[in-house]
Amino acid sequence: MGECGASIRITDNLISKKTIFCDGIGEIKMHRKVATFLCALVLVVLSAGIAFGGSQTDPEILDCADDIPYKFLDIDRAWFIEEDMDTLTVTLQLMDGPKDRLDFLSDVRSDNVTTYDFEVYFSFKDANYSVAARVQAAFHTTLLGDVFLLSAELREIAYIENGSIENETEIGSVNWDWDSENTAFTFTVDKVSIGAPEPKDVLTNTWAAVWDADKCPEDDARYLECAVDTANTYLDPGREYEFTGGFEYLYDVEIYATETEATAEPGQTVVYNFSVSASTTNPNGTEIWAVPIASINWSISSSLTKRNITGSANLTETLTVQVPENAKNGTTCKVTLRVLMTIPEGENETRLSSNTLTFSTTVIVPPTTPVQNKTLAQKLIDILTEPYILIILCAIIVVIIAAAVLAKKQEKR
Ligand SMILES: [Ca+2]
Ligand SMILES: [Ca+2]
Repeated sequence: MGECGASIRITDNLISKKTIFCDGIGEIKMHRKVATFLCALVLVVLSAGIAFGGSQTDPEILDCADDIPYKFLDIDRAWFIEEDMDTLTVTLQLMDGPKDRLDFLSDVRSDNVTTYDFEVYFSFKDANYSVAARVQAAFHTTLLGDVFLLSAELREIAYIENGSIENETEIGSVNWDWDSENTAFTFTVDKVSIGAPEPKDVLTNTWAAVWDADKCPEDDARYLECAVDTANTYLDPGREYEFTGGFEYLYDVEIYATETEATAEPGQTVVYNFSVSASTTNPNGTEIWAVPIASINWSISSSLTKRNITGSANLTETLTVQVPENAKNGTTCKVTLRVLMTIPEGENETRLSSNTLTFSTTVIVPPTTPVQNKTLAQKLIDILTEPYILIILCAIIVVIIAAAVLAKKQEKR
């Protein structure tokens, strides 16, 4: 294993059977042509220093020049970056290398079948992976010269206790490229194939190695001492990588509520409180707003209408549920609530959704006292037996009697 500052050990016999320069015309089989790397590189450079992930100048895995005669087998550094929501780009930079693929392959030339694996390792959610570029000098013919095969694989890794590898199993292919300017392999991994990491999820146990796969085939135990070069190890890993979703700044929004269930009578209004924790590192801030959706056609609303936040914000907001007058006993209205946040980056507007809360409101119609059907006479008696009515009636009768008595006296005169 090459180590910075260590003496030459394995590297001598590793290289001794190789010649460096190709005298024949090679044939290359590759997964895809050189395409987007320069573009990717520009993105890497532009985002250096502001991205949360690694970069060429701030890599997760940093090695140095080891005592390896051939610099194309000597790892310099490796880093992780996302250019979009769906893929992860892994870059493995070597101390030096040829300027194009054909030259690269001529360096690996051999009379015998010889295979090198250039590999970056990482773990996510209890699963261990690697991306591996396999460079294979398949055979030599006088007519064609050396025939080389290049491929790249996504592998699942089983480790043994001391951090060496029990075996590596191919679980898929990855897009890859050779960046001659930076003498680096780039791998583009579909996130779904490594457990679909979301923003804020973390890749751990990052390290890299170059293997002579003839001596240490990937389907057998690979002891670290057998590696041509290593940069960090499983047990002494490089920095972790936190996913950002491919955005320049960090965005986060979560909602909480302590009371999410209530009962109410027809016509009543229920007001729920919920808390919003929202943050962004975008200096221009971002917009958030609540999106409540009712399971049945009731009137609902939230106090959290569209507003701008910068930095971190902790808000207490309300969700209002209006129970209809004609709501039936036992009816339950469920309101699912989430808060959306815009991600003001890129050409298309992207929205980040918070977690979802569900608020349940159940109708309880109170028992009513039976209404008696009184007759008109009974109602009249009820009215007439009211105390103040009786007093008035008595007063009227007194007045009438007095008037009658007075009238009688006048008649006698
Ligand atoms: Ca190195
Ligand atoms: Ca090393």
